[in-house]
Amino acid sequence: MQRLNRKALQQLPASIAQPDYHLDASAAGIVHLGIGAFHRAHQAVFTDALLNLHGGDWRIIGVSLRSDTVYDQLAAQDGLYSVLSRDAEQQELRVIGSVAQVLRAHRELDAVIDAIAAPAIHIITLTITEKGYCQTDDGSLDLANPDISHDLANPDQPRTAVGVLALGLQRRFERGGQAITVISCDNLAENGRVMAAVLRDYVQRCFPGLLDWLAEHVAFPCSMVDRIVPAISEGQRMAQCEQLGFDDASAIATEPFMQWIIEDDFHSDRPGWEEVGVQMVADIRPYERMKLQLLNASHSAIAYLGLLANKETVDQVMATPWLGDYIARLMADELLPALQVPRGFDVAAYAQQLQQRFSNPYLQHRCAQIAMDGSEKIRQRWLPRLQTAQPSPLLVKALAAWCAVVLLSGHELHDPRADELLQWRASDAGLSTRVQQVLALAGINSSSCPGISELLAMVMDDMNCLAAQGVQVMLTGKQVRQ
Ligand code: CS2
Repeated sequence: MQRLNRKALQQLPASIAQPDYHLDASAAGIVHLGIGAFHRAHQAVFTDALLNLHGGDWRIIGVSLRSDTVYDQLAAQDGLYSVLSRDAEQQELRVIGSVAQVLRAHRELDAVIDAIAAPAIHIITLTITEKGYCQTDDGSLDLANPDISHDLANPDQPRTAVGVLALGLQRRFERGGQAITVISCDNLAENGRVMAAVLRDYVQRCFPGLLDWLAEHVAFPCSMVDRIVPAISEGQRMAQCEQLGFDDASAIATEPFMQWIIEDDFHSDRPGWEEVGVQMVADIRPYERMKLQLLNASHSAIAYLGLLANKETVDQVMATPWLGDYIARLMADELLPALQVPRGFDVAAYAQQLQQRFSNPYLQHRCAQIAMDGSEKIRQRWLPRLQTAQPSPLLVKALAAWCAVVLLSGHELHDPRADELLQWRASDAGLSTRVQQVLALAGINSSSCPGISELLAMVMDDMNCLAAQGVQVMLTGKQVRQ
């Protein structure tokens, strides 16, 4: 099968949408750090839709910070890739043309720094995952992080997104200092403010002469992003290539739903993304909390309980009545009542829609993928609810499931704190001590959680039940007939 590329566009079946703009006529105006599948299915798709409307110099220079994969996939395809969005009601396959180029920071750092400094670039977007922000529990730069220590010692050869961004902005300042906007697109509360704070800490140490310019000329709006974009399986990819008639190494399979809400705080020109459905709001916090503490909170619960129940994917969890019921109750009884929702927002309908999205059988979203980086995700998703005065017996069961996956199972752990978590898995200290240590790695401790002793006791009860009688009894309280 021939590779998808510019030449292939002329031969695509008419049913497959493709860029309606001249790829060469639209220059790049955005640099994106962390070009994974999520970016390609979300911000790049919104921007592609805008270019389809009326062109404009808003194509994207995508940057990988460590890996060659996306470069290898897209360089051979002139930056083109296909996105299949599908659920029970609809499906659409389209080829996206908004990514102009991919650069690899670990190989061509100077080109990345030049791109950030270029006056034609007005926007930097980020999908660097929670751990990419390198913050401590109090939101300052984590000086104990080995990659941050590396970058602080070698600010001209940075490895982290924070270090790359700082070096790029320093060069931009030296080259005239045109204002720019950095938009965070990761699942953490007040993501823009977190980035602004860690970057300021970093710059203070490496480029103190940049501080005033940074404060005045660089905006860091927060944004809430939503689209479920699982890692594609080889089987799904092959089926998508068949439909396309070309080999797409960078194929993406996702859902029709997509949402992007950005805090309206720009210091630079920007694309008119509102024309393609992006919302600009004055206060992002209610949207952000709703997304993190409802969608992502239940997603993580699904992941750990699903792993323990031997369910491969999210839709399998949702289709298992005792698990699906638990998720519905978790949302309705504990997560929803704790939320302050955006005014006029029908949150019950949102929760209903979430359950449908999770049940989408075409996504094949693996529990193991969502289970990654628990120590970072749990503090964003579950901790706020655990900090309220209300007890959270259902959410505690999910917490017990995470502790069980970490301490009592043989599951592989992908987590920035994996070394410490595995050390506690192997330790012969008492279970309660180990649970306490594991919770602390997710930011759950006596200073963040006033009710920590009761919480710990509840987690222990659930874990004991789980170990003795299994996950179904732990969740439902009912004996299971074999
Ligand atoms: C998921 C998210 O992997 C995960 O942790 O919860 O990536 C989720 O699919 C997106 O935030 C949906 O917008």
